[in-house]
Amino acid sequence: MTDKFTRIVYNVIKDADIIIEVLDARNPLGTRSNRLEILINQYQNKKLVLLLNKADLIPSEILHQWIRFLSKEYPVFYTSDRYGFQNSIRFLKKNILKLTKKRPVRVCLVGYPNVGKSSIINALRKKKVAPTSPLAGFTHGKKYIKLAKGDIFLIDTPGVIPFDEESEVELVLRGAIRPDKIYHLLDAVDKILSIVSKDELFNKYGINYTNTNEFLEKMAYKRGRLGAKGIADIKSAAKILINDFQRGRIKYYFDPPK
Ligand SMILES: Nc1nc2c(ncn2[C@@H]2O[C@H](COP(=O)(O)OP(=O)(O)OP(=O)(O)O)[C@@H](O)[C@H]2O)c(=O)[nH]1
Ligand SMILES: [Mg+2]
Repeated sequence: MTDKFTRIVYNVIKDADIIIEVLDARNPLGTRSNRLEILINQYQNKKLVLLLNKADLIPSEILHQWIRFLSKEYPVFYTSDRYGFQNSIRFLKKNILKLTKKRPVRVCLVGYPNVGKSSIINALRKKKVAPTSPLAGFTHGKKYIKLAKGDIFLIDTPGVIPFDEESEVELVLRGAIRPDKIYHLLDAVDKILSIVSKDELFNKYGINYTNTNEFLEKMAYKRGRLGAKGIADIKSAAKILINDFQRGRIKYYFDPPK
């Protein structure tokens, strides 16, 4: 079995004792990988941990509801590169050491594109105890970053879970397609408008609306995206919204299931 998932993800997790699945705190279930979790559960000696990143983008009571909900299945931690990153990183390291007695414990990060894996690895690397270097005794020429005085070895390349068989709209939501490459722009806008509250859109753009077309027309006029004869350029307006959404400029989040 050498599909994309197996090649990329399995290669990273096979040497790890603890796998950190990085999730977007705004949409934890949408960024969870069932396939990854099934794979890890096949190994008795590998443990999965969930890490809600971008915690700054959701209200803290929602964050804590998600933690409570997800903790029923796996240990859950959170991070944010916007505030107190080093504190949450320290907390994470301390708790990783509590999950197993094995020393050094080998840890890797896995997640969908754009959830913040590289940011987390960079934050960990800043406080590195030893420079990144290949360690003798481990196969595959992987590089490890030594943490917690050498008690933790972090595999320095994250496993990027490839998207497969997903609709374009899903990919847009996850920031995996740039606005210029989107074919079904209006479907993407419909979806975004169904996720983001009207209050948020009013605060951000000063626009009230009852349907997608009205929203886009108002956006086009406000931003001067007008075509021939002053007709609203709906597509151009759609790209503004999608771009802002993908860059985290529009607040949205999913509530945990009751
Ligand atoms: N607001 C906020 N943005 C974050 C946070 N962490 C990462 N980001 C942003 O999210 C984007 C993606 O971060 P990366 O670290 O590149 O994500 P990645 O998972 O390595 O992405 P790939 O390499 O594409 O798989 C960047 O623009 C980061 O600045 C966070 O905690 N809060
Ligand atoms: Mg990355």
